[in-house]
Amino acid sequence: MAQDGDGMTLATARLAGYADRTAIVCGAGQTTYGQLDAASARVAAALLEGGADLEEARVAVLARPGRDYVDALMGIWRAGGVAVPLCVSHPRPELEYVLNDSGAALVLADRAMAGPALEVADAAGARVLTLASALSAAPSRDPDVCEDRRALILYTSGTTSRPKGVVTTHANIAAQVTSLVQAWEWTEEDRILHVLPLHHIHGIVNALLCALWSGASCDMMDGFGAGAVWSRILEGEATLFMAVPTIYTRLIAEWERGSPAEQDAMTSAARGMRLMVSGSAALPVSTLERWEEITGQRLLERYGMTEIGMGLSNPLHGERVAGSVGSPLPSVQARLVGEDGDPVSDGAPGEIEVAGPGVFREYWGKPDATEAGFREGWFRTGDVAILEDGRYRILGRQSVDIIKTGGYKVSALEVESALLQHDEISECAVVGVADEEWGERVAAVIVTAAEGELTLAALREWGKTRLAVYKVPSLLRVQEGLPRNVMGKVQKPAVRALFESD
Ligand code: MCA
Ligand code: AMP
Repeated sequence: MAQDGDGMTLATARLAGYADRTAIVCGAGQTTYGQLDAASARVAAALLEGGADLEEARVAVLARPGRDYVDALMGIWRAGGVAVPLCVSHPRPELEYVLNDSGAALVLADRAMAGPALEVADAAGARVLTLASALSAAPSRDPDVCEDRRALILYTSGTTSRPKGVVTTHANIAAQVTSLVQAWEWTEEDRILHVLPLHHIHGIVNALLCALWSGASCDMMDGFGAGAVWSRILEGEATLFMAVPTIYTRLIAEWERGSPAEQDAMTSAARGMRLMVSGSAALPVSTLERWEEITGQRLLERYGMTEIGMGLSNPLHGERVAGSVGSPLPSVQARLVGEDGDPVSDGAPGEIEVAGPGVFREYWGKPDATEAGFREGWFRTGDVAILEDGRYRILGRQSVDIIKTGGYKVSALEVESALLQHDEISECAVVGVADEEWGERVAAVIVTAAEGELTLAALREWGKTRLAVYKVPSLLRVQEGLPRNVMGKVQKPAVRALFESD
């Protein structure tokens, strides 16, 4: 089998090797690795249109979880393109931004998303190719795609207003995947229950690509529903589950609604699984403990970031310490530094910096941001942690303008600039407010321009047409002015305090 560093990519090197094994389970349908290999060859041929190599042309993917999505991703990689996965639930302005910023001239869409794809492609001057049509192409010769070519662009929010495209190469992805496959001991016998969105690393790399790399099966559900997930766990075939803390909170609530007999059945099915992982946001100790009580599973918490893949993890074997994200994963180097960039002394808090083959290549089209993201070859995460007995504990983020809600990263600045486009809003400040269910909620204080009464419901309805639903404030205060210091600068801690005192 191909290993990291042998110059082959996931799509070309591995799919063929597992031939008759089941790769994707989706609803009642199953797809073998051989079928995936054959289908992605057709998609690649359709994309190449007789040419030799896409040469890193960006191709967007708008497809619901399932086989079409995987055919599209593998087909793009085989043809030498760069995949740009889009979120199926985003409103048009978000999708248009990604198409325009990435310069994707083509959107590969499944049947369900063909309509929205046409609308957004039209506005962004791109074309749409449906998977059904791509799959009817006769296979042609794949180009040789060396591993240091660009493979993927994922959009993530940061300290700038609009999201940036994080570019990873085939080698970066192979390193991210092999690190997890080794640490969490993935094998062909694994079957992951996949409930995560497919436009972020957690769902793409940790769940889908680790499964495909290992010859395991990936059972793809069309979005998360607590009842549906428990039903699948009860079927007893899944060995692995990965989710954000909000999902575990929802699963606990669903378990608690069950009758004693139903609870027993859920408990014993979950107990039989090999591994359950939590990440993308801090796992509350109360959630870890309650989940362990009801399932016997001690969640493995790990820490990652779109720019680095997964960096730190509690151990598969050995003690998983509550409130800790463990130690560096294979091939990852991590250190804590002070504001001057020097490593901090033992036990002192510092910013996590990460280096290694999984670290991304660049922000798409933003050389200055890429340069600013690194210090002497180390990527600056902006997360602050301390090291205790060789394990990292995350203390928070350097920027108050980054919010994590339901596992999604949101830029307060992006939400503020969207809100200022509302006719009735003259000033606003957006913060993250701690919340049991979502980790943090997006909260806005606004100053209205006119007499009008802007309600939360009206603001949300307006916001959802412009922003991803998780970016739209779910807490609102209307005030006559914002808390500012003597220099006139908005005081975000004071804004947050307004909600905390509510
Ligand atoms: C949705 N709603 C929210 C939020 N999201 N309200 C407050 N805060 C939010 N964040 C509201 C909607 O507006 C709607 O209400 C209702 O909740 C249901 O919306 P829906 O979209 O159906 O939400 P859901 O399906 O219940 O979503 C919850 C979820 C989802 C399953 C937890 O947020 C999710 O899949 N999160 C995972 C994100 C993820 O994969 N992150 C990884 C990023 P109404 O109708 O009243 O408006 S990668 C990363 O972080 C790094 C690399 C790492 O370490 O992994
Ligand atoms: P993203 O930009 O969506 O990739 O989100 C990455 C960010 O999620 C990190 O910079 C952290 O702030 C946060 N994160 C990921 N995993 C954890 C974790 N286990 N505990 C706390 N924060 C986390």
